[in-house]
Amino acid sequence: MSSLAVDLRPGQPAVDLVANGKILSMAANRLGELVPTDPSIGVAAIRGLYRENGYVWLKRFLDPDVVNGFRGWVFSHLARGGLIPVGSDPILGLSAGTVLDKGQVDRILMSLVRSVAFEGFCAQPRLAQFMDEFLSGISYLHKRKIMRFTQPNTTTATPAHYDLVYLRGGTNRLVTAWIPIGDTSVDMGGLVYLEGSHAIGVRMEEEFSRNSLDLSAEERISAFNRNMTEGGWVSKDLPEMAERFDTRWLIADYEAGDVVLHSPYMIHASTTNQSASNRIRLSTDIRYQNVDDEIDARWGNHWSLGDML
Ligand SMILES: O=C(O)CCC(=O)C(=O)O
Repeated sequence: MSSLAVDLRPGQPAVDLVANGKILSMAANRLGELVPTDPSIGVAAIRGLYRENGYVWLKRFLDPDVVNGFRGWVFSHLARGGLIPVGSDPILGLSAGTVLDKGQVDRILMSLVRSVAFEGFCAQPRLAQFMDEFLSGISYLHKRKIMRFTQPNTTTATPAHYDLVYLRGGTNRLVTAWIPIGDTSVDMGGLVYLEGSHAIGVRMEEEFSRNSLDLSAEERISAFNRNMTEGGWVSKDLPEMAERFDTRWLIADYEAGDVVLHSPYMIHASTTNQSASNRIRLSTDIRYQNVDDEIDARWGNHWSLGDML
């Protein structure tokens, strides 16, 4: 019996996952489950899994109460933009389902990613100490830290991509931490990973480099140069990608406290939020590296909407 809200047994789907208008069919054998890791196995074993699989899903790595408390804090601020129903508990992060004052919500989001509270959330001692160990030195957290919310019943979905495309101006020894801020069942559209794609990402990047030899240094590192698709994505068609690379999308029911680390070459995406309980998906994605490796200076500022990175 699958532990997921989406039952992977053919013919018995609880919900079809959708991204960019395409259905990720349960029946096509192109879906699998992300494999969880108990953080207590130790950093060397975690590093080994990360190298082998391109990701490691650390279960309950952070204190769930801290994560849920932060969820409540974020939504208590976004409430001013009409995101959650008046009088509802911000920790639930229910969707008001009304038309948002987008300008106001965007302004609040930009304040939140500049807040001391968010800095503190990302610099929790457990995470900071672990990243030092994981990166075998002093870890550096890129200042450009992204926080995303996705309302149910919208078509918002992150197209398939790998992160190095956006961070080519420094080392490739980067590690992304994707942190669900609150329980994120699979129907809420958390991250999905293309199994084994860290090897595919390496090949794609080599090809992009070869094709970019005649570009200026600035253009070469741009995610939006002439060799890239619009937005730097690999594709918006997730089912086609699984077919093309003869692999599967790995999906998961994430819980508050989980942290997923992924390689800068690992292809990932998200599906749309179809939460039956009307919950907003909230997450952050932040990037670490060893401070002694070359740092992409373009990421040295806070995230701004439309900063073209
Ligand atoms: O949360 C998302 O939808 C995208 C996150 C992402 O692309 C990342 O963690 O690198």
